[in-house]
Amino acid sequence: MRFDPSGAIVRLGATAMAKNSTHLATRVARERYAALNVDVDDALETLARIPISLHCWQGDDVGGFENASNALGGGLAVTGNYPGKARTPDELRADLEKAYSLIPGKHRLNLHAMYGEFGGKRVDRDEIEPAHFRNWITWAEANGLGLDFNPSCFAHPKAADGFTLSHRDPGIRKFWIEHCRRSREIGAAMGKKLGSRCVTNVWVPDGYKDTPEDRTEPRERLAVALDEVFAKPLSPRHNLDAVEGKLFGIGAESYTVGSHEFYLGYAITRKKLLCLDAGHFHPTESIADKISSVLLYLPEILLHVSRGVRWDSDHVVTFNDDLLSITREMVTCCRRPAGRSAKNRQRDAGDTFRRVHLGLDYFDASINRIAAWVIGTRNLLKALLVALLEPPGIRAAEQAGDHTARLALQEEARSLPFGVVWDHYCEAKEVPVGEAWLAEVKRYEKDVLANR
Ligand code: RNT
Ligand code: ZN
Repeated sequence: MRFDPSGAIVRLGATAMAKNSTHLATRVARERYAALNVDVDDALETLARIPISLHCWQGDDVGGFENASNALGGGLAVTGNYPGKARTPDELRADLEKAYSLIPGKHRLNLHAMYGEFGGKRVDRDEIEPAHFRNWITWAEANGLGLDFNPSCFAHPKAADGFTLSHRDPGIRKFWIEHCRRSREIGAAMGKKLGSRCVTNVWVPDGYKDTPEDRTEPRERLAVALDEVFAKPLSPRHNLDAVEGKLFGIGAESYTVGSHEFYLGYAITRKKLLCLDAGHFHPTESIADKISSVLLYLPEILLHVSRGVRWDSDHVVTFNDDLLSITREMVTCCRRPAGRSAKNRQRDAGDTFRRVHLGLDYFDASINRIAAWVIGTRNLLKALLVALLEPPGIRAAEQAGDHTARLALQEEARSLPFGVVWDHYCEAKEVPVGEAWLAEVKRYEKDVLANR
């Protein structure tokens, strides 16, 4: 029902009725935010400019398309056996298209090297080339998506004993160095073709199940190997290198060569992006608090938004306080000028959110895999929106030293009508509003996934 200007109630169809109540609710929400000096349109414009890199590996349980059946390993574990997983690149692309159609805004795809298309041939990891990703690039271009990339240093016989770039065997090190080098070249080829910087993220599983005698040597080897991987300069307009640390993995509980401190030092001294994965720290340690520190020393970072439950379990991202604290930090940091130099400030003014690259990283095979993408991505976007809609009065209270008001306003902000603004955004971006996306996924499951 709609209230017309004269006050008469006009009967409308179900969709029109829903649309109309969204409009009315949005108007009320807009006024509520305006009273707090928050410009809803400004927030939505900014949100539309923040891309999220969807991780291809949620679509097939980190399987990939190599002509081999390597056990996943590397401390990675996918639980569940939900029917309908993508078995081919075309199926994965179709599933991704379905997911993107249910998520507002323009986003990216994060590919792993093991998802190349090798035409049935056995192409080992040290032989991969941009040509193996031609179809992905063409598809990304046609769909207006940017691409990100990762070398796959796991699920391979040469990673079976848990060491790759830091292996004591120089032959095995050389193999993985070559794989990572080629991965960067592929990233650069993607970035160049698509006109959008590709973040190529290096993560290696290297570590020990039990306490090592010597913690230093593997780290020295890893640093030298990484220097070889990054020896060739590539244009930062095409490729950005990132490195990702970790506390522990399954089967590497006692020692991880690439720890947080290792990579923090590495990224700062070698001018690389640092990747902070939300599941890679102690269970109560949040990456939110790290963002402002690392952005003092690094121009750009990558976040792997994930949800650890007890261990680095890579659960689907939910709309919880952990997520909100990450997006709040991101918004607060990105709104500030980058670094101290005028040059940095100028660069940052162009696009305030260029400094923090956002990717998702989880794998859940216990529920519909497309729904897993949609739930996690919509949650991250919604959490960004909450952060962008944060009333400036909170910061003002802090700056005035009024910590009572700060806490009061922070708590009041939790129940501001952001959900209405989110619905409005989905409607404006022509994607399903609220839970309506689920019916689409169920339909796709029945029509497509069930036939696999
Ligand atoms: C592993 C890291 C890494 C992987 C992906 C598949 O603990 O988080 O990012 O999840 O590369
Ligand atoms: Zn990760």
